[in-house]
Amino acid sequence: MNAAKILVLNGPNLNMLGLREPEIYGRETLDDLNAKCVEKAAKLGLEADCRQSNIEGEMVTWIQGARTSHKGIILNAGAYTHTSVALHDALLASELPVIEVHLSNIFGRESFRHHSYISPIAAGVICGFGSLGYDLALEAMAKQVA
Ligand code: CA2
Repeated sequence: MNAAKILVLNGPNLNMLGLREPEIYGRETLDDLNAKCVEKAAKLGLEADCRQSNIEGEMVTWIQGARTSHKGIILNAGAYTHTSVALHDALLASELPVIEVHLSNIFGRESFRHHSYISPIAAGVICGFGSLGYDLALEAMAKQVA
């Protein structure tokens, strides 16, 4: 049987991981993070399809496409978390389980980061644990899609 495919989607500026602001986002690059996700997913019998975009519309298109090809979505929408009704609507329409991840503890930061358009439609939210959050999200997703 084919492993269930999980879209691991990172939003704007997360391609800068490891290159700037290591005190907030850590020293790992996005390539490091993606490699860890692929490895962790394989251990759980899942396939991680890791993508990143700085373009809101591209993320919407990928989420729409995932409806028929993927079994779940792990999403760090970056700053779009706090602004995007379009991502909220696309996720709702996908009818897939969604787990929201943030590297930093968004509730310990500026108040504009305290509201998320993703959380109301997410199965769960993990924030503040750096890249470990993606590991934890994959473990939770394995249970969601079992
Ligand atoms: O903590 C997170 O994962 C965030 O989603 C990261 C977003 C931020 O807007 C959210 O409030 C919380 C920002 C991503 C920027 O990533 C960078 C990484 C390295 C250097 C510069 C930016």
